Formats: sequence, structure tokens, C-alpha cells
Amino acid sequence: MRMHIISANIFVGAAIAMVTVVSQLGAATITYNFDDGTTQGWTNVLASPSDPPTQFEATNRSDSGAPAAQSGSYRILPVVTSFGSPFDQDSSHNTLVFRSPVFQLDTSGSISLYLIVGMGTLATPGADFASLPATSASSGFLGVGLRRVSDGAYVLSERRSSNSATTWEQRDFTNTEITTAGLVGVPLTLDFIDYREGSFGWVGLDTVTINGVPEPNAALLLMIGIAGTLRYRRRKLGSL
Ligand SMILES: [Ca+2]
Ligand SMILES: [Ca+2]
Repeated sequence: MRMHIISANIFVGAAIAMVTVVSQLGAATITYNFDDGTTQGWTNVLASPSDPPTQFEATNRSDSGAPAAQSGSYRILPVVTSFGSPFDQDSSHNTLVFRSPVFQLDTSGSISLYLIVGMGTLATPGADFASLPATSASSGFLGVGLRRVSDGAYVLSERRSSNSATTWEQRDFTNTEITTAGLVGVPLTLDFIDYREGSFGWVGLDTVTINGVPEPNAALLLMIGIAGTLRYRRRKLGSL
């Protein structure tokens, strides 16, 4: 009987090691380039229905004042009547938040994205989604918050380092930042946020790359298989 228990423990240890290996091998990269003309699953969770800019959209519009895309023809820009006069993009509006689908990162996780136009005046969006102001202000945030789904906290954030309506700037949530913040295996979203108004009081987004996303299907299927095998072995051990 003692030998059977040792055998079961060795088997469970090997199974855990196998899951770890598969999880690392199964890491995927997700890229959002918006070049199919859709938001690719991102949604406007806060909008400004009656007052341009009303929300964010994937667009290939080419009117003067709309910055060209970083990749392909499409990028995320605020919905305005015109980027020229009357310069809707600079006017006051309700806080805008455009949110990615939920994802998780493994120990190799990192994120890069591109921002254009305003750097905003605040360094961070604030503590969490619930604390965002309702409306824009001349002192406000423009950029991306990395939101922990469980409590809405903006654990990390990125914004431009200067204003430019012509040059995209790459910004990164590095692997060190993500692991140090304890975000491995934690459900997250990227929130693209605008609550600033005035000159350069708007922002565009393109080419978001999320590295180190576990592929749940492969790991899940393996775990289901292991659970089935363990049940079989328990029945077998019990019958001895
Ligand atoms: Ca693009
Ligand atoms: Ca704005």
C-alpha cells in the first residue's frame, strides 16, 4: 500500500510539471491593429453621446488634422465631425474609456502600443476606474491604464512623453513592470482613456501587441485529461 501512495505522488508531480511546460510552450501573442476596420473586440465603456468627441472608433478617415495610421490604414481616433474647424477634438466632453477584451499574462508577459497627439497633464489616470472624473478638464489624463479586473485598479499606466500630432510614440508595459506588480495570471484590460480638453487634449491609439498570453485551450484540455487519468488511478488504487 505504501508503494502505491509514493507512486501516486510521483505521478501528480510529473503532471504538474507537464502543465507548466505546456503553459510556457502555449504562450500566444495578441495584436490589435484595427486594420479590418473594426474595434476588434474593444468597447467604449464610457462615452459622451451628445458632445463631440463622443467616443473612440477604428477609422481610416483621411481629413486634414487626422494623423495617419501607425499600421495599415486604420487606427483608433475620437469620433468628431471634423478635425479642422470647429476643432471638436479639443472641446470639453464626458470622460472617454475604450476597453480591450480581458486577457491574462504568463511570466513572459509584456505589452507594447503606440500613441499619438497629446501627452495630457496628469501622469496617471488615478487609482481605479471608479475614481475617474465624469468629465474632461484642462488638467486631465490621456493614455492607457492597465486595469485589474477584480477591483478596477489602474495598476500601471502609460502616456506619451511629449505632444505631437504627426509622430507615433511606442510605449511599453515591460515584463519587469508586470511581474513586479504581481500581474502574472491576473485578469486584465487595457483602458484607453481621455479626460483632458484643450490644445492637444486628445489622443490616438494603434498597433497594440500583448506578448505571453497563455493559450487556455491547450492547458485546459491537458488538465481535463490529467484529472480523468487521476480519477481512473484512484479507482484502480481503491480497488486493490
Ligand atoms: Ca492600424
Ligand atoms: Ca479630450
